[in-house]
Amino acid sequence: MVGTKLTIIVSSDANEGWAGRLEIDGTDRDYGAISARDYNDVTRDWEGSHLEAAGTSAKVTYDADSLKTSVGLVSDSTGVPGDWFVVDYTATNVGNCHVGFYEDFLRGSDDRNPFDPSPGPVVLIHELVFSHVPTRDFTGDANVNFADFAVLASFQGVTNCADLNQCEGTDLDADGDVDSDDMMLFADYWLEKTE
Ligand SMILES: [Ca+2]
Ligand SMILES: [Ca+2]
Ligand SMILES: [Ca+2]
Repeated sequence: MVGTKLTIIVSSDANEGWAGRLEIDGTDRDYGAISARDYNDVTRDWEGSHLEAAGTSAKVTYDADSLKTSVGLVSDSTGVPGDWFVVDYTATNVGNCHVGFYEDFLRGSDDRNPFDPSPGPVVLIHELVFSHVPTRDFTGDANVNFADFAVLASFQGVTNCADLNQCEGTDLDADGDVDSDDMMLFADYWLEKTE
């Protein structure tokens, strides 16, 4: 659902250094966004996005250019099996968003700078696909409840939503009216929370 925030956790069963990234390419960025936590501008590290198990020198970077948005993930040899990284995802628009999970094959160089990794083979390990439907949280308080139902009910039977700012989002199937079809689409997300 648009507005929903999810947490992506990268876990490992290895105890060794590793490098990879989560990435959203091209127009997929119109539908979803990834972000890292707690940037430290001294160490240039998103220190809230790597967990203890990733090792004492783990680093997380964030990079956005005209082609892609990526969160770089680097663990070190003091890492232990467990949850290594945490990355936030937000559904921003109706549609599909693919998030690629890549491994960077850059190991073997102990003086490698994790902030400026040399180009190397990058392998797509897994792809997450999120499908976003229109929000049912018409009041914008991150919960779908009676207050939202009241908004929907206030437009029930209206047939000119195109002239009324899409009936404040309650015309969920976007066919211009608010009727029992929209009610059913709403009910599917009853008591949903977006955070
Ligand atoms: Ca609400
Ligand atoms: Ca409708
Ligand atoms: Ca209808």
